[in-house]
Amino acid sequence: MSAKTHITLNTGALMPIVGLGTWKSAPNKAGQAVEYALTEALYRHIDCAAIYQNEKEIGQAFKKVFSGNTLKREDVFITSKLWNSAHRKNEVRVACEKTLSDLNLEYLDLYLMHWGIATPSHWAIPTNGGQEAEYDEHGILVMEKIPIRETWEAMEELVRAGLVKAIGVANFTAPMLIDILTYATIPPAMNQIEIHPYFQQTRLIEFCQSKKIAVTAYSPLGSPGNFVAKGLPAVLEDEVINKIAQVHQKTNANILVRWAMQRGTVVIPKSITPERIKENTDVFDFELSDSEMIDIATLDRKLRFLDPYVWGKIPYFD
Ligand code: NDP
Ligand code: 1BO
Repeated sequence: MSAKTHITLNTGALMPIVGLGTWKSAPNKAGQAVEYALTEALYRHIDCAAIYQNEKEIGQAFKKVFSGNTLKREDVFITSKLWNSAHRKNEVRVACEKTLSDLNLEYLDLYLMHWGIATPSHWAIPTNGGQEAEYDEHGILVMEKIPIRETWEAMEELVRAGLVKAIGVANFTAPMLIDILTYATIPPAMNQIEIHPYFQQTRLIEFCQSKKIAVTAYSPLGSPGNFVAKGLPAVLEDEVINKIAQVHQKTNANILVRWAMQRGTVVIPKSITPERIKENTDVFDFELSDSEMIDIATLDRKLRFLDPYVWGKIPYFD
């Protein structure tokens, strides 16, 4: 089998290649999902974020699991993310400490800058189309004038202070990475970006990996619960994926997760459903052939489900 169970970050740390996503996991379900994933489904990697508004509930699950006899804190790789409204130098540590307190943790394995966009402190979450946010007279999301450098340097301080083991970014394009690499004293360990067969980002993955920046594939199942995905082609139901799944006697979701792994990316499918949580890690006992990988490569249709233009009229990726 060519896919590994872990990747090695540029810090030397090992990161489990499959993790559990938690975006849109309702607070009253998120904790149970994480507990189930860690105790029943053998996950050793959980992907969180302050903006998902469920870190307190996930923190209860961590407390329960880590106070038992089976798993210790150091057995699990935990990521969280700095939200756009805490990019100022003096806000970064406060935000990280709040996440640590909510998650009941002493440290994070990885802390990501969620987007390269800074917004006013009072701005809330765009989970339902962005209605809570503030827009200018052109309908564009109101932003703060904070250079990414200021935020990154404050994140580097978190590593020095021992609050986080590694830092990285999410949703960064190649020019943003090229820029950050000119001044970073701690280069990003990770770029977490949208990747699935309908949006493959092959060139960005190649670029990141050439710079020793690992890549995590988010929305690997095509984010079916995301309001933006409604009415668009569903990668989980794709005919080619379906045929390959039948050949291997696996589910379509298994094929999508395995495909991400075989491309050398970390992959973080989200689910709050116990059977699916388990199903999404049933990916270590088969291998996609070269010709199957080529068939999946032809499915790319540049279909992005997460786009700040949709919720903020910001042509971030154009
Ligand atoms: P995914 O592509 O992981 O899809 C999640 C959806 O698929 C949920 O509705 C889930 O339903 C359903 N699902 C899960 N497993 C299966 C299965 N085996 N069969 C059928 N349906 C299934 O979408 P996300 O957008 O949530 O991405 C995954 C994670 O990536 C996020 O949760 C988050 O942690 C991260 N992320 C990061 C972003 C960033 O900006 N850095 C942006 C977007 C995501 P149910 O839960 O009801 O089972
Ligand atoms: C804007 C949504 C972020 C999900 O990670």
